[in-house]
Amino acid sequence: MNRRRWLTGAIATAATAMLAACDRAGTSLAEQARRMGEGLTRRTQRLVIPRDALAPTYDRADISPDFRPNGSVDPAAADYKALRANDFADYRLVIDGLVERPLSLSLAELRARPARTQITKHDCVEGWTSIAEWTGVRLETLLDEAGLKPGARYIVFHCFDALDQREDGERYYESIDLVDARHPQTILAWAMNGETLPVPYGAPLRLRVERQLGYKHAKYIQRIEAVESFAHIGGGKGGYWEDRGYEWYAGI
Ligand SMILES: Nc1nc2c(c(=O)[nH]1)N[C@H]1C(S)=C(S)[C@@H](COP(=O)(O)O)O[C@H]1N2
Ligand SMILES: [Mo]
Repeated sequence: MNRRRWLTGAIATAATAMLAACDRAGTSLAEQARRMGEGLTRRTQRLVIPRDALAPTYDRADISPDFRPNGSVDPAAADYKALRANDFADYRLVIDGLVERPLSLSLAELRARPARTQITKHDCVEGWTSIAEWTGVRLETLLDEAGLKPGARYIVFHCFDALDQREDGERYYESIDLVDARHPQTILAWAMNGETLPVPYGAPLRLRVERQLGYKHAKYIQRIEAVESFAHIGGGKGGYWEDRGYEWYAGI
């Protein structure tokens, strides 16, 4: 069968299945259409673009002079403020969960590891984009140091910030699978445009996962956990916004 006819068939089958599923759940027509669009985007993307393909990169001249900060821009949590007051000298990135050797790394230790620099476009689900240069350590480097146990399937990022700025508020979190975790462009960035990562953009450490939308790029990372499933974390959908209806796989 030629590829195009096969794809068309696959899309029609997926659409029918999703409409039937939505029908059973008794959701509105608009909601059905939205879910169908998201589902199709993800499915067709997985069929046609290899997951390990690189995201486009840009030149210094393309860097946005006014990169937009979004979501949390100044976390109010007491533990975060204490670390920030001391320029994050006492910050430790914890990597634990399903790993052989849990890690606790200072910023100096993170900066001492091989760094990767990339100029990429950030795509927010709200419809805006900005370009910046990011420098950091590849997530894969740290996962290999910690040694993933065989059961590990997802990497979860626990963040310092609660969007409602309450001390007991639900803190931001995100998760990705091992394909994205090991992708060469997936880095924990400690610098932006050649300078120490500023607070509005996620200081001291933020994720760049360039094949996915903005909300997957966890800022203010406190802890990284390897898990077999994220069903027991937060609302169980794999991320702060996923728990509120966004897609878990937000490919662009
Ligand atoms: N910890 C945390 N990470 C976050 C967010 C947030 O509110 N808190 N917002 C997300 C969203 S929706 C986007 S678009 C990007 C914004 O990154 P920027 O502030 O560097 O533009 O961060 C993502 N990561
Ligand atoms: Mo976003």
